Amino acid sequence: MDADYRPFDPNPSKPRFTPPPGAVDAHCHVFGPADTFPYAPERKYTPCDAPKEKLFELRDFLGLSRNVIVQASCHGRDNTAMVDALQAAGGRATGIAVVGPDVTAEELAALDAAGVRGVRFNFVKRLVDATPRENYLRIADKITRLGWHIVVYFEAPELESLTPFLTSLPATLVVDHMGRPDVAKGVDHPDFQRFVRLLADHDNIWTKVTCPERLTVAGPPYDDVVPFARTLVERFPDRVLWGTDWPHPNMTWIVPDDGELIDMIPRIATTAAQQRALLVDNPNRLYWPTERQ
Ligand code: 0GY
Repeated sequence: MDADYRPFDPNPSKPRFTPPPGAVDAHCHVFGPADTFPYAPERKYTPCDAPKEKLFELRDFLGLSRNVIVQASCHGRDNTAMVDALQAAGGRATGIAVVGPDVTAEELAALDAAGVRGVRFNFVKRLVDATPRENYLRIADKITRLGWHIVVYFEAPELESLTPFLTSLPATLVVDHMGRPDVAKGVDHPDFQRFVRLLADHDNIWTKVTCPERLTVAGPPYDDVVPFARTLVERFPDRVLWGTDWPHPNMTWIVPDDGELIDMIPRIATTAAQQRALLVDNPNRLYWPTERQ
């Protein structure tokens, strides 16, 4: 593991908040273990191993029912660790893959059968080399035929230039981590308001109200992030998802307590109806679409 990054907390606190039955952690990862699933040679960081067994233990400990396992950049386009976790989860996990423009219909069908429901387009420069837009369009064309969606990861300053491209994509989009606002600027800043407008103007765009530990300036209990997440939950109650982001790659100054992240939920989704939409109805509609809601 990179020396300046912190490993995940092996002993999170027991949350006081009880998630409703069927609650989904819609953003988490598995890493390695490296001796079975080596990290990608082109990776920009090396995480600590975070195997599926630990993820499933955490799911149960926190009172969650299901996981959406997102392929992270340190595994490149090799989705085998993520797929292995889906297969071990007995229907309790779905996945988001990273693929290239030459991915075949057979490869996509195999991922679909394993429980993959979308692809991730990562625009964060510290994590990945730039991908030509043309490649993303080719991928989008292939995956929409499967009814998959696209998870997009970018940081707030990129939104203005990315908007024409994002809004041209022919699929449901899910924006990671509220578009990564600079919380020191406050919710009224034009950058965050641009993000709010993007969702207001495009009802195919969803977002994850995740990663207070990455966005905070103040530190736990993340008071400075609450207004951002709460704004989105109140304004777009049917298009928000929540997740832990376990095992929290690339954290340098905070080792998040996952129990504390659960206890943040009632501060950002303040009614039982909002909590049910955020944790149960929305993620199940997107990730387990063939089940009756
Ligand atoms: C996250 C966080 C990060 C990393 C990745 O793909 C990745 O490597 O997503 C990050 O460093 O912001 O979980 O989205």
